[in-house]
Amino acid sequence: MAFPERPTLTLRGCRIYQKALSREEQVRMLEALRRVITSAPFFSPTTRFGKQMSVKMTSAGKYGWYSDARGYRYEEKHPCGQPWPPIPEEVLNIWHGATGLDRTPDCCLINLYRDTAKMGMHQDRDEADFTWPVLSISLGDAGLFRIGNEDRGGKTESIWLESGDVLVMGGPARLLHHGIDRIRPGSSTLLPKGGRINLTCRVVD
Ligand code: MD3
Ligand code: FE
Repeated sequence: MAFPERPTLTLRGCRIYQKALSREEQVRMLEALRRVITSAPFFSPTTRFGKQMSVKMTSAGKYGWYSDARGYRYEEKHPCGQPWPPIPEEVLNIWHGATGLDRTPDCCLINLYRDTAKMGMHQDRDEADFTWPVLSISLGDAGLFRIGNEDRGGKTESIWLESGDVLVMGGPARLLHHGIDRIRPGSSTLLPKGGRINLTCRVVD
């Protein structure tokens, strides 16, 4: 796939490539993800405060993102005890095309949002080196993405992310607070049971 040279939109340094994936590419990516999810099923992490997250998660790659009473961290194994499956080639192609990097990501976090699932405002700071960008791919129902500032609070901006949209957060955008306020159920026919899947690729080490 030839990745577009310029983003369709830039929001606070976050490069947004709207509809970068065709429907066929989205279907192929979903098929690859099905194989990942078969060997590493979704689970609901709990926060350090013991509250279950509304987003279901799993990962592919060397590391998977994990959270429980001990806090947020990367783990080399799924909670079932098996290593995470490899990151699908379809995802790696987008990573290399969009970031221009030779380095491969260590983690592809797969977030599943159904119905009223949401993700509160947070920073991604469980990685060792924030000079590496983060890449996000949206599939299925639209999600209302909110981006703020490096410090908590202050003015924010929102945009609906739709199926096939790709985001690259690099440079100063890397440490901005961000979250998903809600999804719009029924806005896409990509996922047979509805909902939204977001893939987030990161360099961890
Ligand atoms: C902006 N996921 O898993 S992806 C996450 O749609 C996460 O599931 C959201 O935030 C989701 O941590 C948003 C877009 C995203 C990811 C990382 C960022 C935006 C970002 C890092 C810095 C700034
Ligand atoms: Fe995040």
